[in-house]
Amino acid sequence: MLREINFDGIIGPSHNYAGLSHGNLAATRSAGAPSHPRAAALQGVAKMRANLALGLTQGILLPHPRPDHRWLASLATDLAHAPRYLQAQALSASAMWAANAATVSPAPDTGDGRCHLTVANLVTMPHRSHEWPATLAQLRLAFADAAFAVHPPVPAPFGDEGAANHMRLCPAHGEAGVEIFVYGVSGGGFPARQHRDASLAVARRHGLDPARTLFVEQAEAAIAAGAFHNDVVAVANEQVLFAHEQAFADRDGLYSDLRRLLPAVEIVEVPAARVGLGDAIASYLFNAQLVTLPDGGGMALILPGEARATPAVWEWLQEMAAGNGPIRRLDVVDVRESMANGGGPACLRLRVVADPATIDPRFLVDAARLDAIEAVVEAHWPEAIAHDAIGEPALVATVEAARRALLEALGLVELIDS
Ligand code: SUG
Repeated sequence: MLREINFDGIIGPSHNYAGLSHGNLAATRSAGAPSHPRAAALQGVAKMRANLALGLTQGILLPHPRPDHRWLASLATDLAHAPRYLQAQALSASAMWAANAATVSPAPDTGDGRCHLTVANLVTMPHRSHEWPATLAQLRLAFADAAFAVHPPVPAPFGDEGAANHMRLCPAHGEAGVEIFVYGVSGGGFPARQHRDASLAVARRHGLDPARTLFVEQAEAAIAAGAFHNDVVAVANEQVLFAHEQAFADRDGLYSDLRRLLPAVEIVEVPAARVGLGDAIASYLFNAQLVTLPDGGGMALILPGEARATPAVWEWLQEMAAGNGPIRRLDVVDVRESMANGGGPACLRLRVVADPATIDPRFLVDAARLDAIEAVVEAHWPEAIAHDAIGEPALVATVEAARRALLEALGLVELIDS
């Protein structure tokens, strides 16, 4: 039975605020602040517990080896000799944002009936450009079954940031859908991280039907306002598109294509007059997980606490949930350590539609496995990282030991070097 599974990136022990992502306003604002990796990872585990309580199937992706010694060696340096900015880039825990791990096309959409995953190259930001080898190793392990095809990244310079710039609309998860690839052309001074050619290459690789695949441009104004990924201004689930009025360069063209290809589509649009782009981006209203509850329970929106704390956003949400629309329930989670680096609830997860029986069970979690993860985090994750500690040998030793302890607890030591 095909169902949607959310794979959350476990927040790694080196989580810190180095201000590495130009165009990501929250991360830039947090630059230099002390981080709290233990609290961050516990917030992530609590979010997964809340998903389980809703009856959803939950998976995990693991922190990458940090610092990335192999990447530093490829730059002919090492941690002791690298300049500070390279140390920070090598130590970043950015793989936690699993929505950037890969683009996923579920089996009903693809030419060969397999679920295709293409690992994102993340070439725009140096600290993210070295994530893909470890992501590829994990996805090859988790999705080794013949039901899947796992592809390496598309080559540079065609920037690809994975599922964060990809949406799928369908009558139900297990039925054929319309896949929407959102690319950027210009970002008003900020980089457009998703290139159209990368999206086109992913769609070709996945064997998608061109008649049911859309390539749409992200609004320049949205990127310029801080929406460095489309999932900061839009999210889709089954037949519902939840988007800001100013998310897309050609909003009317997209909506009419969707109505033609999927007559049952329900577009829930937030007008700029009610919630401006600034509030939408600061609160991460759209970086919510929009999920279908089991047993006909309708859809729930899993929002960050910042959405409730932003009056214009919360008012609009409450009106929407009380109305007759498809989204019936609002759930709030606290992921503020990730939010301060520009990563909300939806950034932290990669969605895969598959039969759970075809997935390596070490990548799926229940309450007991979350208890085991929590125990390792409590015992090994640093409580705080001060900005000037990045690159210090004592911190590096703690971070490396912490990851090893987690891999041991989860039976995944084979990933230690990848
Ligand atoms: O790529 N932040 C990430 C946030 C990614 C959010 N993902 C989605 N929207 N799907 C980024 O900008 C900040 C790291 C630092 O500055 O230390 C960072 O990489």
